[in-house]
Amino acid sequence: MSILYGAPPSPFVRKVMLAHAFKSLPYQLKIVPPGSDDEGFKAASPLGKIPAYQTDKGTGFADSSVIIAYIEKTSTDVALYPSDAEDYAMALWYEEYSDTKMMEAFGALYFERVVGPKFFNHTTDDERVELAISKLIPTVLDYLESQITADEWLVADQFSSADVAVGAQLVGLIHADYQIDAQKWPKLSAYNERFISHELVQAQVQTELGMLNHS
Ligand SMILES: N[C@@H](CCC(=O)N[C@@H](CS)C(=O)NCC(=O)O)C(=O)O
Repeated sequence: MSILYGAPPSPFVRKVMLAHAFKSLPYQLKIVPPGSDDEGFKAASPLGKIPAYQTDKGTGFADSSVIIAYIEKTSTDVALYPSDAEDYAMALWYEEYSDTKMMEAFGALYFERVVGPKFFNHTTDDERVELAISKLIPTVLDYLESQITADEWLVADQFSSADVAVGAQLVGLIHADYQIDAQKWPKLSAYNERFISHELVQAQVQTELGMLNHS
């Protein structure tokens, strides 16, 4: 069976776990932090970042986008990439936006409120929280609000890797105790509700809450 290395509170690990869940693909989760000395992890992730992956044939590599691209090739029953070229490009773009800009903005709040205090004995920096809430996060929410045109999903109204990536970041807001204001961002707020209430996402959230509460 394939091995996924990482820890679910990481949005990149969450993204990969959700992609497996939506595709109904089994895997073994091996919990490791970034920079772990685990030999299998080090071989798969020379940069020391999570997530990393070892396929059931023994090939090892890292990066959430690479892992999802790999599983898309091995399991085609539930396609996560749109077949149309324009839609495919947009799905890749939203994934890139999620991994960079959303990570920067949401990660700032998530670090200050959750990861820092829980894992690094770090006192919350209120100025950084204020910056995230007043500037970084609204910039992202404004952009996403402007992009949501369909009733359901981000690209061509078909569930795709874009939703997995953007949704994985939105889940982090639950842990960081941040509510999207439905008055300011009505389309995104409805999208968020749609994603979060999916039973597979709920299962992921419960797993993470269990892990965060026992760490
Ligand atoms: N582009 C990578 C980013 C992975 C990443 O930055 N993971 C963080 C944890 S959320 C990490 O391992 N950071 C440790 C480091 O940068 O050394 C992906 O999509 O998997």
